[in-house]
Amino acid sequence: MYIQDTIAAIATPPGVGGVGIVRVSGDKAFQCAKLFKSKGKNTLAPGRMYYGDFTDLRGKHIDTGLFVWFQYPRSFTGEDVVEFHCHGGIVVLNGMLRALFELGVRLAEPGEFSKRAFLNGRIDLAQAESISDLISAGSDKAAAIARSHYKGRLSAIIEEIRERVVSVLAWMEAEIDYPESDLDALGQDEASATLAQQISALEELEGTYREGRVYRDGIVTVILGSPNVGKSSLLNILAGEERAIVTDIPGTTRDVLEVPVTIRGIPLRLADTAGIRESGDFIESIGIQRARKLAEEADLLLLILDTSRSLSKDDDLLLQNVNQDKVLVVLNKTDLPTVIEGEDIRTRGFHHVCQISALQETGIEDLKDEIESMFISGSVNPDTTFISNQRHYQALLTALCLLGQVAANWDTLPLDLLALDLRQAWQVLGQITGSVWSEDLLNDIFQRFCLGK
Ligand SMILES: Nc1nc2c(ncn2[C@@H]2O[C@H](COP(=O)(O)OP(=O)(O)OP(=O)(O)O)[C@@H](O)[C@H]2O)c(=O)[nH]1
Ligand SMILES: [Mg+2]
Repeated sequence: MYIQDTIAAIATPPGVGGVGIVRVSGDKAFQCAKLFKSKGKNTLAPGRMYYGDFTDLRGKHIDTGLFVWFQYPRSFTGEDVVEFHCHGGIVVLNGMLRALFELGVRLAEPGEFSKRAFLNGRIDLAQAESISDLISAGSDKAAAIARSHYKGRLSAIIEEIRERVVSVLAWMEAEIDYPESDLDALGQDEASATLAQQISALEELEGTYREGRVYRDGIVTVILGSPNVGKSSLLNILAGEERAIVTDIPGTTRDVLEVPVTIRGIPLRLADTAGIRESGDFIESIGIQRARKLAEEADLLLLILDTSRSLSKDDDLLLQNVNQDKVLVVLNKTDLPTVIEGEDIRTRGFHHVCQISALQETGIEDLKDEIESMFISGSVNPDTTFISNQRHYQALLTALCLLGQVAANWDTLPLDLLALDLRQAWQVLGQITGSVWSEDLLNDIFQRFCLGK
């Protein structure tokens, strides 16, 4: 176990709540029990909750609540951990923290509990990151991916690939060390086949990233269109409430209005924008600039057209200037006699087109299906292990590139050069699970965690 300072932090969200928890970890944690006076038994056993009073060192009452002690090494961090379950008010919780500081405990850094859990071998790096992902999951699917990583599925796959890479490396090193011996043909074939298998296993994982990222980080979506086509009406339907003002006056929406919604398990950051047109007053034109800028950064554009009237000059300009790959054209107002056909839009090069009436709320399920199909391929096996973390993805790409070079130069380069790339790939993959780590890597990862985790 790493002997370090004893740390404390408020583990519950900032603000008020029924319960607020102060968590302490480190070799002095159990000494902090002196701030607790049980109303029942005086002896404290690990893993049990006790009801009593919390006081500071001088005996000044702070709160009444529950106390629990997790004894080293059977705790989240692998150190002695105690928790004070207080009432969830910031004055009470800060009072508890101050009393702990008087005992020589210091405030934890963000993610420091998880970092200690990693350093003490309680969880690996991918698991630690999955806890953070689970906390911030914006959809059921994102939570399911995080849980599967927490169970160690991704780590198991990566460690298995690393073991196989090592077996190829072992073969190479034997060949390098005993060059005079005849090349073992079977060993060579096996080694090359093993390498190829690892490359395809990594490619399979790499292929899950796009969807994994969609579930984890969501889709930045912008509703775009000329004035009065029904952008705000659609936002309200997808949000399930009247968030945006809808009127028959063109130019009603001027600022950007962002609403988080979940569609088919995918979190969307949905933004309604000012109708784009050439004219318009000063304030409206600022709104239009913002809409254009957002559209550039978005993953998905819902480009709305009013199908009850022919395309205006503004519609035409929009259709010409958007990135077609990320556009879903929504033909709205199908409850009225229509003059634009889906086919007219498809012939202009748009692959994704749907028809709705925001007024009558028809066609909305098709629109949701279309959004899902743009980002998720229907063939995903429910047991697929997804890569959803950019750090893991970068490591995978680097490893794939190195292993690819080894495979491509298998017959031409000297073995000791190939072994170098192989070893590096093995190390890079180890950074995903934390088998290989550096202080910088840990700091980079854990400082993004929330305080108290
Ligand atoms: N008949 C019909 N009217 C609709 C439909 N969708 C929206 N409208 C009407 O069209 C008008 C404009 O709707 P909004 O949702 O405010 O349109 P917008 O694109 O946000 O307009 P701006 O913010 O001004 O750019 C309102 O009077 C809506 O009631 C529809 O499907 N059918
Ligand atoms: Mg609007």
